[in-house]
Formats: sequence, structure tokens, C-alpha cells
Amino acid sequence: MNLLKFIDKLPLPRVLQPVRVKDGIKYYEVTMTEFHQSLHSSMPKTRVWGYEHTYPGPVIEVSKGERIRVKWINDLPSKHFLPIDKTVHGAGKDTPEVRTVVHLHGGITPADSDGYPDAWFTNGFKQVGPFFEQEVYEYENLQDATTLWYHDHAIGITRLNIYAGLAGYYLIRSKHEQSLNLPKDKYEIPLLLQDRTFNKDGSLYYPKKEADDPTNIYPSIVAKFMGENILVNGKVWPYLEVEPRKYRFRLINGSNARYYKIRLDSNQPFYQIGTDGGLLEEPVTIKSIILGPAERADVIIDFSSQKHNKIVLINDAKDEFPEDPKINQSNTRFIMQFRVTLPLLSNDTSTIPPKLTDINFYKEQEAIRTRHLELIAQDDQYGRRIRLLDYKTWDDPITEKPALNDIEIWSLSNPTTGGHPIHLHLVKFQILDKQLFDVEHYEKTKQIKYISERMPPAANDHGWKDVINVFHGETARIIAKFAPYTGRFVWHCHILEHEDYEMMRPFDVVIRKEQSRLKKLIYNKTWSHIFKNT
Ligand SMILES: [Cu+2]
Repeated sequence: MNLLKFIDKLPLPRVLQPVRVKDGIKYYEVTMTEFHQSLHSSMPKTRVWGYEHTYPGPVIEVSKGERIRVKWINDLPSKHFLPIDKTVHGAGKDTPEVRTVVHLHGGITPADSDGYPDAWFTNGFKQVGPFFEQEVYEYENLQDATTLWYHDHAIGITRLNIYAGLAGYYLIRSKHEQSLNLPKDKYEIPLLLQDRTFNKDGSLYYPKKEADDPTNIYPSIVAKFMGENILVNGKVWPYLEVEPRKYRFRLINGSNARYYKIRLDSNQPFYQIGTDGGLLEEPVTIKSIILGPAERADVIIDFSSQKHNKIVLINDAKDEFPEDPKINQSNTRFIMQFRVTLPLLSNDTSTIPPKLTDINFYKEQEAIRTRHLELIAQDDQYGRRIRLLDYKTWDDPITEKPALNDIEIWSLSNPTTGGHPIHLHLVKFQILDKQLFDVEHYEKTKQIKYISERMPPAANDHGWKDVINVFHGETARIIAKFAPYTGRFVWHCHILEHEDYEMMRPFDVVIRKEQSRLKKLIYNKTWSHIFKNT
């Protein structure tokens, strides 16, 4: 389908209201349904799945420290409309085809509300996964103001459920953030970037197998999928009319596998003020920003000198980012258009403060251990490529068991040809550095031999992160404190096709021996309620 660009208005997701407030705690209900929605005005409506009958879902907006409860309700059909590979872990013949579980990405959430992939549930909670614990999730929102997103995380079909539309914004506000006088209200706009391919009838296309798939499995999972059209907030190549003033944009890359390297064709800079986990210490003036799957960027764009102009948000990332030698000349070079056509309603008194916040940077010496973990690819039993975390599959015994409050360094090395955006649940981390190693040497010896100095993160990565891009031949070191909850969480590649096919591992946050005086209090499976405040 050849869809015209910049003919549809950017949709703005509404803010969700709670069903009720009880004992000062807001209680929300969010129902997942199937419906048809217009994703481009010259295309028939598309069958999608969404939260609260909209794709993307409504915005959940909370204040720091405000505890809320959410009942995520599955009212989806029992048949999936996208191709399921039943050889993939957790998607076998004995499991119901349509299962959902919701993860709040970047949220510091107790284990029993974190959306563990095996804690899935079907329509009406008729069937539930082996780790299902409760229908109502609780979010304490103890973390700093930032851009989070909720999305599906069901074992074996996350790539299909998110591709079908199951994603939405979750914003944490704070008094500190509000005191900064950043652009707000209608001058603060969420931008969820996703890519989709459509059949002629407007339906979503997702491949049933790879062209060179050596198996007779059908459907058979693909290595990664990138769509031909870029959607923002659920519209293909939309436009947004703006006033000649500053705007704040909350960007999320919600694509299955695509990297973006965004810039403005007016050659203006972005003022990046935040990363995945919150504000940077100082704004970073930057011409282009790389966004791997699930990464966020909080940016300000100043349109004040652009009256009457049309500015295109460009994507400079190649399809196989960053290795593909071809320059990407396709439609996916374009994301959306800003039209500086609205009159200035009132003087722009918002600011970009030179100091945004203080970040407590962990020191390397504070780490109690370093885990060396390798991101690898090999052939599966059918002859397809499979990507693993440290040579282990989802069902292998758990090997990462940090103790509560431990600070650890995770050193992630990637000898595979593609990049992997690695995401840890529960924690937000900081990037220590990156270092290049000799991949040929690794392939022969399985030893890492470094061939560069350690390189500190770029200024706009020097803050709180929950996704780290580890590219070919790189070791990335991250540092995190495993707190404030014990229990079982996951870490995984956020290329959803990798995550679904074994590039995901559980990890446990445990109580160390010297912490064992607390052990006698343990009586439930996840411990998280008891140790919430330790
Ligand atoms: Cu990956």
C-alpha cells in the first residue's frame, strides 16, 4: 500500500479516569477488546486490539508517591488474528491461543503486579498461567517523574499482542518536575512511534515465516519484523499543527524491532531533558537521537523561529541499524510533520532550565559483583537462528539472583551481527561505559579480548535508563541497585521477536543470609508485599 504522508492529524490519547477512589487509592479498570480503527484516512479501517477501545490505549497519569490499583481485563476473542508459532516457548498447543498480561515498562513494581510473562490470563480470567497471582495490580509510583508505557508481555506472543495494538502511555508527575516551568498542558505531547505493514484491505500484515526459513514449521517465528509505514499515536505519517513556541514531546519507540535515529529537517536541535527513567541533570542540545525499541526521550522543540514552516521529523536509522550498508531511502525515513500554522495564543513563558535535577550516580566500587553476560546467536533444533542470553533458555535454572539492595554491574557483550536493546524489569540503571572487543577472536575462543578503551556514555545517555542498546562487537556495562522489592522478575531483549523466542530470562531478587532475620516473615510466593518498604 502506498499511503500519502501528512494528511491525517496526529491523534492525542485521552487521560484515563479512575472508576472510583477508595481509601484515597484510585482504582482503574482497563479492558482489552478487538475493534476496527482508522489508521489512515485513505485506507479501510483496520482490525486492532486496544485498551479501553482505543489504539494506543489511554494515558494513565499519576503523581509520584500516589498508589493506584488497576484491574486489567481481557475481553478479547479466543482466536488470535496474527500468526502464532506453536514451537515458541509458552505458546504450545496446550496453552490458550489468546493470553494477555500487562507490564508497566520502566515501572518499579512489586513482582506480583509486574506482569510476569507466565502470569497471563484469558478472557474473563477463565484460564490463567502458572505464575498468575491476582486480578488487580498495584503500582506504588515511588519513582521520579518520567515517561513509562504499559504493554502486553504474555509468554510466546508478546510480539503479536503489541503489534495488534496493546500499548499505552503511563506518565509519572512530580512536584519537582512541575516546578521547572517546562511546556505543559496542550504544549506537552506524547509521540508513540511504531511501524506496521498493511494488506490491501487495510488489515495488519505480519509475516508467517522468513523467506529463507529452513523448516516445515508454519507459521514460523521471524528473526525480527519491521513495518513499511511509520505510525505515531496510531496514525500513519500524521501531522501536528503547532504554535510558534516551545513544545515538550514525550517520545517512545514502541516498535517491535525498528531503531529510529530522529532529527528535524529544519536542522534545528532537540533539547533533550529526560531519558527512560527521568530527567537528565542538564538539558542536552542535540541534532539527532537514537531510539531503540522501548527507549524513551523527553525533548523540547522550539518552533518560535519557524512561523508558517512545515518541519518533518526524519528517521535516519537504516533498517538493520547500525550495520546495514544501504542508506535507508524508503518511506520509513519519514515519521511525521509539524506545521507551525497556529497563531501564538499567548506569550511562551515556559523555560528550559539549565539545571533539571540531581542524579545520584553509583560508583563502580559500590558494586558487590560484576556479572559477565553474553548475548549470543546459534541454530535451534530446527535449523533456525535463535538468540540467547548467556547461552541459556527461558526454562534453564535461574542464574541471576541479586540480593535485595545489592548494587551490581552487568557487563553485556554482543558478538552477534545485530543490536540488542536489553531491558531489565524492576530497576532503573546507569550506563558505566562501552568497550569494543574482537569478535573473530571471540568466535574462535569464546573469550572477550578488548580492542578499545572504555567509552563513557553520550551526554544524553548519562541518566536513568532501563534499556541499553548493545551493538555488534560491544560490551556495555550498566550498574543498578536491586531494590526495593524481592521476587521474580525478567530481563530480556526488547526486539519482540527475540524476546518471544528465548532471549528472555527470569531473575530473582533474594534475601541474603545476613538478611535472613526477615526470612521468618516470608509466607507468600513473591515476598514482595512484606519487603515493599525495606
Ligand atoms: Cu535482541
